[in-house]
Amino acid sequence: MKRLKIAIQKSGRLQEGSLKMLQECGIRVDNGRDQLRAQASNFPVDFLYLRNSDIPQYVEDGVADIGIIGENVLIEKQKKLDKILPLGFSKCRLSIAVPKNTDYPSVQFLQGKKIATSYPNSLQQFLDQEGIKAEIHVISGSVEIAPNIGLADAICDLVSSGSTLFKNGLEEKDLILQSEAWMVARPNLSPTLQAIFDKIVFRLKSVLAAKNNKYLLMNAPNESLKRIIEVLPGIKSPTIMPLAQEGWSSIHTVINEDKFWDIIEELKAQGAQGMLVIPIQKMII
Ligand code: PRT
Repeated sequence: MKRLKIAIQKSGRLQEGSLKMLQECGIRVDNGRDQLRAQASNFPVDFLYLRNSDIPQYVEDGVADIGIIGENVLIEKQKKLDKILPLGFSKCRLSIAVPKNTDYPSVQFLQGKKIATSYPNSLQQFLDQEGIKAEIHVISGSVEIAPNIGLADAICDLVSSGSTLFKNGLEEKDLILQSEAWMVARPNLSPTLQAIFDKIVFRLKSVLAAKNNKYLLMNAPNESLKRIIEVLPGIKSPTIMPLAQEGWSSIHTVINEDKFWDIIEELKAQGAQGMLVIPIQKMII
């Protein structure tokens, strides 16, 4: 039987999130991380453990059929892959940073300057858009030390918490792009492989929807029901059941993480009581 080959990072920031997400989709990996290849025991999928930076090439060449990679790498490598789904982890941004207290009135500061980066294509594209001519120094690691050793006036690097910049006396100035982990695929999978992939995408969507939503139960006096229903988004409309106590109802619904606190405050103001918020494991829409 044909098996879908999925490339995931061998070790690094993306690996744990990638494996966890696939496990949440019910795909079991029996043998391990220190191998180059492993088989799922309960699903027609083989795992290829590769470097994140190599995954776009392997997927484009058909060595792997699909992959989980950082969007920044996908943009940098400029490969012809289908972007299927953002996965919500390994979030970061590619930014320009300069030594603290540098007089940097605008991006025009970079005109004629030296910039160190591991992302020359993304940086060049940004400079072209801004009409800036600068010298790009490509270095593969520890970009943040470049200004301190006199190698560059600025850097272009990934930032997540900002502590690396802070520790190296640098300040973030311009945002080039934002990134997170993405599921990618090579175009034109065979019908058999596409059918396997469709199942994975369906499961991933259910897992992601569950992460972004919470199940909410509350009690409310019947006279507040109309106003409370107006506040609630829900999948269709909330479930409302009478309580044993006369004049009161129990309301069940699903609310989105992004609007969570605003909605809770509004519901309290409308007379809702005894609210219970429960995580959702999977959400099939
Ligand atoms: O070796 P391989 O090719 O497999 O991996 P990689 O060199 O791409 O390295 P890895 O594992 O470090 O990063 C994998 C992916 O994680 C990146 O391509 C990004 O998509 C994503 N990611 C998310 C990050 C960060 N956050 C991140 N903070 N990648 C790198 N960093 C580095 C950054 O380069 C800088 O040195 O962390 C430092 C900054 O972090 P803060 O928190 O101090 O701001």
